Amino acid sequence: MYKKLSISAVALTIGLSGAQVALAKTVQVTMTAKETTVVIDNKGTKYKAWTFDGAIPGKTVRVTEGDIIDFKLINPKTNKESHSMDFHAAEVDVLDEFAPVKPGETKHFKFKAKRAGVWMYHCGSSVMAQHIARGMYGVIIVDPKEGYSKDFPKPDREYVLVQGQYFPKADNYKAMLKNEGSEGSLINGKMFHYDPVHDPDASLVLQSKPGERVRIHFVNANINNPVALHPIAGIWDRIYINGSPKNVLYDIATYGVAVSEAVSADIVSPADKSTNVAIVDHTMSAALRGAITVLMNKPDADPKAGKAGNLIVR
Ligand SMILES: [Cu+2]
Repeated sequence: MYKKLSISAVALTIGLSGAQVALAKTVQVTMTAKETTVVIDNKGTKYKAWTFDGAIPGKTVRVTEGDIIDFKLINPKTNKESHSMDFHAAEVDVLDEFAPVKPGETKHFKFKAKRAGVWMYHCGSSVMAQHIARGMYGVIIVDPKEGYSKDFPKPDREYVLVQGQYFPKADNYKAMLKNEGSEGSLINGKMFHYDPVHDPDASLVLQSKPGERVRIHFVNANINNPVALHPIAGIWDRIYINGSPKNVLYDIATYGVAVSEAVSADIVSPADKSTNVAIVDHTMSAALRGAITVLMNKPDADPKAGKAGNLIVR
């Protein structure tokens, strides 16, 4: 009897670890630097942006700890500027992998995602302030190889929110360096992107069902200003600093997010009724000029929103 139990226990252990530990793989990621025109608010204002693949933010890269990212940056010869890629998840050589790529050239490099977490990526070409302010940023998520656990529960929904500063005079990088001329806050590339309360032209919101755990992967892509990340009418159940399961804080009203910092912020709405939460940069100059995002918690929430890779609502 004793022997039989032991064998079962061993089998169970092997089975569990086999299911949870992912095998490392190589992930191909290609991006094209696009100097293009984007829409910067809900009423259709155009902006001469510099982007990865034509959108602000660029696509979300998602890999598992231990994976190799095989990255290619294409800078078409029709562009005027050099561009580059700086993945905060990479430990490489700033003068090699992150070096500027001239128009007409392509840069290829690999790195291993050794540390789990959520990380900003951005163009680092000179003048970096301008390349970031014009929109060359995004998020790379490195999921822990152990997967989810009691201390790092699987969220019911996940969203990516990237905040940036809007400088209408995009050519004036000297003003950017003095933090002058910023006329708004961009959330995923638009002012009041998900806030129909403050902007009648807004049509999108974040959604979940009452009682669900929603994980916001937030990146501060401002060039100068920290962010005071706060859910109005809610409390962050957990904050994972840098998105890492190892760095957890509980029961937080406002979390200060440094420039270039990434954080995963969990919120669990009351299960017994529909509610709305406004996720804001509590810094008023940012909130009231665009950095407000409405999260609606309602029984008929879109079953696809915030699920299966739909992390950026566009
Ligand atoms: Cu650039």
